[in-house]
Amino acid sequence: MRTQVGIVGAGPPGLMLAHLLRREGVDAVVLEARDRSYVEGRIRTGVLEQGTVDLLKTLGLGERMERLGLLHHAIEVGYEKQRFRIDMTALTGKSVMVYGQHEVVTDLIAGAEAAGIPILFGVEDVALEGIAGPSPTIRFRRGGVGEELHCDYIAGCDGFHGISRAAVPDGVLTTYKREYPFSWLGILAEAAPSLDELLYMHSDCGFALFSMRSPTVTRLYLQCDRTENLAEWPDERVWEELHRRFESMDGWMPKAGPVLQKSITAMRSFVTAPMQFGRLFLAGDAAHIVPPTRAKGMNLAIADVKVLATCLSAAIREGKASALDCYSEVCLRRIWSAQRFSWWMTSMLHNSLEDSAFDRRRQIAELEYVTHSVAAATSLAENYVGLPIENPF
Ligand code: RFL
Ligand code: PHB
Repeated sequence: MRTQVGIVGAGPPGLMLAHLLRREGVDAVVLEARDRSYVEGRIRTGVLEQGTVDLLKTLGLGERMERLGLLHHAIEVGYEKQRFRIDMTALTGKSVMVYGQHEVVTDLIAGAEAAGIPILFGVEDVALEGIAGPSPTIRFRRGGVGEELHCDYIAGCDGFHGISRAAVPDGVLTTYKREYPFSWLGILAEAAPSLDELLYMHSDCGFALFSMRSPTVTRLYLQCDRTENLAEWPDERVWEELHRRFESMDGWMPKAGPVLQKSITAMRSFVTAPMQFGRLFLAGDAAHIVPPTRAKGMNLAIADVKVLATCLSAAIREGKASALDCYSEVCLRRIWSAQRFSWWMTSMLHNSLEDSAFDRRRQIAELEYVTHSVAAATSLAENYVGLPIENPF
């Protein structure tokens, strides 16, 4: 088999890249290790920045999102049993859309099917060869049979644990990382959201986040210890802890309901640089991870491939191979900006055993500042809604 761009991974960036390339007249084939129903059912993040929303609409893939997504103009930030509203639209003119990542993936797959973009699900033993040279190849097995995909370029969109980053020879990439001593336990509950906006709550017992997926489904997270596992968190303990952390002077509480899904996600910051080796380009979680405190992971991944599609198209259609040289640099500027913001939100809102009484007072002072100063709230809001995606040329 032959294609111009071989894409490893059918997550949001892999699928979006295939669509963007198709629009430019460039052929791509997407290889995915899991089956379609698994990928479409994988529950993760749910906040889309305006740049991501606009891109989906431009590609003609925004119909379901516009119908089912929930447009949010503000968030709430809480501490010491009080909640404060930060009106992002008043401060920045922009908004965000609450729409599950798995819904985005479902829409991208349906769109690919309609457009005839090939996605091969359930491939095994994927390996990259010849990435330093002019004709890289992806080897894989499908239905037990070995196959080869010959490409001009390869996009590694296979997440943090994928094979693409590992295919780069030792010593080429520099990695920057920070592990946090806590994780997030997330639940989906069958309960009508009892607040119109997302609430980021600091409390002495740890951070909690109130979010939603639809008029009947609430999404909730709570900070737990990095060493804890799901067996230690029966539903009753989750609700008890959520109610403790969200306790507010006005008596507000998230409405409880049957737990539909429960998972734990480790919190880490991770960047690899450069995001390129030879004809292999890394995008999304394969190249960087942000802690979920400001749901930036998927948006950053989409921003990467918007830049990559422009660069690949210039290289393939106009013969300007040098167009690809700026990919890494352009993306890393945005990634570091998002890393700074996600780290800042994380350290303002979470408790750590290493924190002293001084750290706690500093956190409260920071929370007072962002909820009472227009300048500080504007800085939070402009980062929250997402900075513009840079045009590489
Ligand atoms: P993904 O979504 O992990 O997709 C990678 C895809 O590649 C496939 N794959 C392979 N395919 C072929 N061959 C191989 N050898 C392959 N190895 C892997 C995988 O099956 C998968 O389909 O990464 P991608 O595409 O870069 O997308 C980025 C976003 O998914 C990611 O940034 C966010 O979902 C991160 N994230 C969260 N971000 C938030 O902002 N808020 C959250 O609440 C949040 N929750 C999460 C998350 C990531 C999680 N992971 C990766 C463990 C919860 C989880 C569980
Ligand atoms: C979510 O709804 O999954 C979500 C919302 C906001 C975040 C992280 C996750 O900061």
